[in-house]
Amino acid sequence: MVINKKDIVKKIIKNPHATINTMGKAYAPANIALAKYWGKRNDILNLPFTSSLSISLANYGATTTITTTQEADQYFLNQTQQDPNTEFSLRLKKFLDLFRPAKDFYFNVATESTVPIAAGLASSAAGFAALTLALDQFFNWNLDKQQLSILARLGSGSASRSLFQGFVEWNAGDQEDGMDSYAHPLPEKWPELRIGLLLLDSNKKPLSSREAMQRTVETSPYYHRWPEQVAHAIEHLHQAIHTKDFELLGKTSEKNALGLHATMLTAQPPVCYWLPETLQAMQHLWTLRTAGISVYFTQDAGPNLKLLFLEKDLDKLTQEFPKLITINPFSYEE
Ligand code: 2P0
Repeated sequence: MVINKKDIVKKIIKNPHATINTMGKAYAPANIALAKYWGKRNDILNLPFTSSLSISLANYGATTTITTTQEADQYFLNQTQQDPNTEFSLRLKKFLDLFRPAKDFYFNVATESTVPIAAGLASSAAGFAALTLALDQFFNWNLDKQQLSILARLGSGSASRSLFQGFVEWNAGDQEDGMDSYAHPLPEKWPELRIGLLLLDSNKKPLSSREAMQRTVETSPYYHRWPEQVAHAIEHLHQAIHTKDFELLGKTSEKNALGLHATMLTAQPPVCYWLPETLQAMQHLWTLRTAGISVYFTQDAGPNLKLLFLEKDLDKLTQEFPKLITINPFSYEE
C-alpha cells in the first residue's frame, strides 16, 4: 500500500485543529550540506537513500508568519504577493492542504528571507522549516523537534535539517513510512568556522534540484557508488568536527561536492550547474590553497560556491574575493 503524506501527518498530530490561534510566527535558518542529500528512496515522502550532514547559517534564513484570510490563500515573499499559479505558490498550497482544517479555511502566509536573493541557498529548506514551526504555534500542536523535522521533510527534504542551528545530521532511516528519517543537531560548536558565499550568477536555475536528483538516480552509471561515498564523508566529518580538524572538514566537504557533480555530469541528458565563472573560482581557490591559505568549497544545485575557512583567513579571502558574503554559523542566539 502506498503511504501518502496525510497518513504521516495523522500519525504525528493527534489533534490537528484543537486550537486555532490568530497568528503563528517562527524563524528557521538556511543550511548548507557538507555531505549532501542526493536521491530519494521514496519521492512522495522525500525519503533519502543516504544520510546527510549540514551546517546551519545562524541569522541567514526565513521568518514566516501565518494568519487567516477570507476567500483564498494569500502568499507573500519579502512583502510581495505571489501569483497563485507560480511554482512557489503551488508547492506551498500543496503543503498547507495537509493541515487545512476545512476546505473554506484560508491561510495568509508571509515569509521574510534574510538569505541574499538567488544565492542558490536552498531557500526552500529555511522556508518549509519556518512554516512548519509557525504551523505548530498556530495550531498549538506542541510537537517536539523530531516530529517537526519529519513534517518539514514532507515539504522539502533539506528542510528537515533547518529545524536546528550548528552542525546537523539527517538520518536516512530505513522504515517505509520514514518515521525514523529526521534530523538532529550535533553537540559540537566551532566558533572560528566561517562560511563564505561566492555569488557568481543570480539567474534562475535551468533545472530544479528535484528533477536533477531524479534524473541522476535513474541514469548516472556512477550513482551506485554515491551512497558509499556519503557514508565515508559523514564518518570523516564526525571525526573532523570532534577533533576540530579543519583540513579534514574542508577536504571531505569539497570531495563530496565534486562527487555529487560527477554523478550529475554523467546523467543522461547531463546535468551541469557549472558556469565558466564557477570553474574559474575553483581554480582560484586551488591556487590559493597551494599558496598556503586553507580554504575549501562546496557547491549545490547551482553555479555559486560556498567557501569554508577559518576566521584567521578572513582578511586574506575578502582581499581575493571582494564580494564575498561571510557568515559566522555559530553566531546565533540560543
Ligand atoms: C542538500 N540539495 O543536501 C542537497 C545538495 C541540493 C544539493 O537538498 O525535492 O530542495 O525538496 O526534497 O531539499 C536540494 O534539494 O529537494 C538539496 P526536495 P531539496 O542540500
